[in-house]
Amino acid sequence: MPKTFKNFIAGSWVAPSTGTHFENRNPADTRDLIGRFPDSGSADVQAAVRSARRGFEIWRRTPAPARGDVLRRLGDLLVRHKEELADGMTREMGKVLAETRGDVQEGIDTAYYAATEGRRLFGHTVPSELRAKWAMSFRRPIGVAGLITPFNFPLAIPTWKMFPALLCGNAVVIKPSEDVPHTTHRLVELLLEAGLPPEVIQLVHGRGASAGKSLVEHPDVPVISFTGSTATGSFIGETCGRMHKRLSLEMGGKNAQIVMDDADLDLALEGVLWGAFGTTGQRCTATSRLILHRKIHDRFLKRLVDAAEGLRLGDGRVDGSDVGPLIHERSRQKVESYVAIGQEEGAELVTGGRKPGGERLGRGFFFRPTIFAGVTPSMRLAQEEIFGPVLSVIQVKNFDEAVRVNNGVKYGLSSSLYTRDVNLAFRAMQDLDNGITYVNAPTIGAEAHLPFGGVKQTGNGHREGGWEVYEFYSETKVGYVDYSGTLQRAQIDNYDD
Ligand code: UN1
Repeated sequence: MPKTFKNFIAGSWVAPSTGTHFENRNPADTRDLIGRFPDSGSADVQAAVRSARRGFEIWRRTPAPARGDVLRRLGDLLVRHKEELADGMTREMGKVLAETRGDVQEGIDTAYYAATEGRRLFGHTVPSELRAKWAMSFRRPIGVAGLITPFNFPLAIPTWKMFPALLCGNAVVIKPSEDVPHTTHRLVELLLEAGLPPEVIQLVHGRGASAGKSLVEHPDVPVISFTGSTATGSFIGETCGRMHKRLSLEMGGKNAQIVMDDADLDLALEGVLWGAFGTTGQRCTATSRLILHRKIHDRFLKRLVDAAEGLRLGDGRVDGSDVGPLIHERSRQKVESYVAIGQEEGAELVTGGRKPGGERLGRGFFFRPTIFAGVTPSMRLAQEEIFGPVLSVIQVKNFDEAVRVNNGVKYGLSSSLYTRDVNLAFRAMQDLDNGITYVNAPTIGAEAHLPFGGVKQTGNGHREGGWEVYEFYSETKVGYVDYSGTLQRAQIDNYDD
């Protein structure tokens, strides 16, 4: 009998009000059933929010350094459970163990960063324009934060949202992706073990169109943070706009790696393989366009194709696998549809473009690393997010054209430039329209203590990670204290009088 998991609401593990569940299976071998998880409905979300409001009343009064202590203990627990969490994560979402270990490490880094932020959470004290008066700003928690997370970083992305939200004194209702419910289940268990008061955290499993939608529309949830597709983000944005909610969106990407003719080509080759095919291309930061200077185009492409063909597909929990499966059959069909679109548009399929044969790989949603050459910037292949192991190669004649191609898409998450020319490196950081630019490193690899996010349709101006995220999860309040004993009127009575 597979295990049936529950929601965590009002301090207990409870079955969903709907009485229905969905299955969570291993994408590398669909015979492997991890468990059945609640397919929750609106009543579950209502109960979770009611409880979170009670939790908020306790938590907002807990001193921030004490809130930080809970997150420090949680960081210690993540260190202790790193291997188990990584293994469970690979089992439910497919990326190779080295990557899921990195995913846990990102959660650990986020926990320790948040723990110390409890002793900062700075406001400002500034001089008043009037005598005998203090003027200062400080941070207050907001209320119940509704967090909706994707499948590709099953641990790290929930921690990016949860830990700063909690540290700032908010209560949390989280609805993880239905593709990776088990990792968040474990994270909530560990949060409770670390000493988080139960009603401060609520876990509601379910689908975006039901549980997710109820959370976004709930009037007592003033803060929403979502990572996922741009289409869903627009929908959430409309609701939050209408209801005047604070909203952070992290959405699509169409990230490019540019390789100039003076670049270290060995390094650029390693970079693009990792950027394009790591996590089977299922990162918002994945490299999906490769912009090659025409002088190195042919020889670089040849080496790239050879190297991509050498990548070993396989179960991420088996030694020697380089690339795991896609998350589910629908994703694989989407990737296949783009292979067809690319061919119709006249791009040249130089490798991959199909699922692998054989019994072992036939049990999962594998797809061969795929490269298209002769791609022009306006093709759909070069414009739309595919979220799979598909790389489009575009040839350019100089740096300025590379910048134009990089910027000529609706997304703006990350970009990368390989060059030995320091002037070009700095021009790239200035001119590439992205939230993150890497020089001589691939488009992936954000660190937890720096702000993460993109421009244009990748986001809505907020950042996760770093210090900026603490602005998002707290309200800035200003306090003025006048100890002059007289009525002093700002902008009317001033020290010149
Ligand atoms: C994402 O793909 O949604 O920089 C996040 C990176 C990771 C985070 C990616 N640290 O690729």
